[in-house]
Amino acid sequence: MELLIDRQEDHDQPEEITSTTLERLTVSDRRSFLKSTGLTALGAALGMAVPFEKHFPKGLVPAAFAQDTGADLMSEKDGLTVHNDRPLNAETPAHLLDDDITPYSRLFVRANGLVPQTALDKDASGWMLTIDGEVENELSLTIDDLKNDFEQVTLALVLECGGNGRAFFQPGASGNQWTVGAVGCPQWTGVRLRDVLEKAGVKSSAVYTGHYGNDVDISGDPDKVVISRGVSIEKAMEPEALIAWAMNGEDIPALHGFPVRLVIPGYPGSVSQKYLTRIWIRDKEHDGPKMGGYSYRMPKYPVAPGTEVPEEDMEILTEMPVKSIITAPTTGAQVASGEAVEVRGHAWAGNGDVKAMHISLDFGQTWQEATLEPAPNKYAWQRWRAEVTPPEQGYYEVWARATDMNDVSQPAVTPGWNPRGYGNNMIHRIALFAS
Ligand SMILES: Nc1nc2c(c(=O)[nH]1)N[C@H]1C(S)=C(S)[C@@H](COP(=O)(O)O)O[C@H]1N2
Ligand SMILES: [Mo]
Repeated sequence: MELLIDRQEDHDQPEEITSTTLERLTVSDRRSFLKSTGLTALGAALGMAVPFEKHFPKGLVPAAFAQDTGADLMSEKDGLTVHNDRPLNAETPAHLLDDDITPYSRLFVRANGLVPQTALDKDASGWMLTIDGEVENELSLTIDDLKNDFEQVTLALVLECGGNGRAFFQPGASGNQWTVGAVGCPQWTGVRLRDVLEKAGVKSSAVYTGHYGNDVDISGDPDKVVISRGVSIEKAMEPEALIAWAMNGEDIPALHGFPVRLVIPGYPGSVSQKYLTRIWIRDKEHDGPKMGGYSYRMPKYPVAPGTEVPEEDMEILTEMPVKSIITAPTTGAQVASGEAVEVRGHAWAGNGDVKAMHISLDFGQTWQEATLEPAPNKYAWQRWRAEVTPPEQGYYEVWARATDMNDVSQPAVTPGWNPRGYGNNMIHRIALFAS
């Protein structure tokens, strides 16, 4: 900001162009450029002479302002499958999700827009989180305020994209073709959203939250909100809903929401706003971008695959269904017939703990109970293990099925088809070749 003011002050005496000048260009320069119009805009925004300015096509964003998608940071990831690089979307193969606590290198990335410059720069100076709307006292909190004024908590919480499993719906739905790996369970440190809302004093008129971050839309339009979702006040008040500043004991990485994000477990990942700058307490269901239409919404009644469902018959997807993955062995593993093989993975449910875990080696004819460890806290995934012994040489599949506390189990085939392909919790299968 300081540098921007400097440049604006002496833009009639352009400074010498050096590579550091270009490095100083920030998102605010980009915003001021995009907001300004007219021929002098380019030079003014750059703070230096542009000798060929008259040939610069109107409406084009200078390459010096090109916003980083965060794609370079993918070198810090380990074996993820990239579905899209603008915005950046990548999932983790199941066998790389074996850790109880998902490390940064193996956590899926779901960006609807571009990674904000503040996150890329790891610049949290001046960061403010505003709580406004239906509250008694509007709050503006710095990260230090969050750290000092509220009790700190650390919890392992599953983050799963609402569209995880979309690739298996028939007919297919548009959007990232996630298979099973748009999910992870890192450990988050922060404060309870509830404690912050209680400090602000939620009015009786409050019914919903509305979340905002500072990421930039893919179009480059600085005024366009990328995504702004929310949850009911009841959900926001759950003790596991966090405003977090650390993941696995370190600053939240740029790809995952630096410096502060929400983690509201149990619901689709989209409610867990990254780069969190504002929570607007609403007196009605929030209506920000990606709350309405077909976004994160399901038909209110079962529909045949491919049905055109009227918009008014869609409702918000809240609790994610019970689910599990097989993290070992890797699909396609070679094993020895007559010998026991350990099979293991994780299970989780949007409504809390998982009750039971079963596996099958005969395409679902018989099921064997797996051991299931308790969750370290609500909304963490649970480790399960079992042993299978392929009786003779040949091709086998391990099928894994979790059951939640309401006795609801994962289906063997895709569940409730829906226009955007959300909530697919069909059982996970791996191939085994026994020799
Ligand atoms: N600001 C912001 N928050 C966001 C998103 C986003 O695009 N921008 N994507 C949401 C979606 S759809 C998901 S699934 C999760 C993904 O979190 P991750 O990228 O840290 O894995 O973040 C959510 N929060
Ligand atoms: Mo998502």
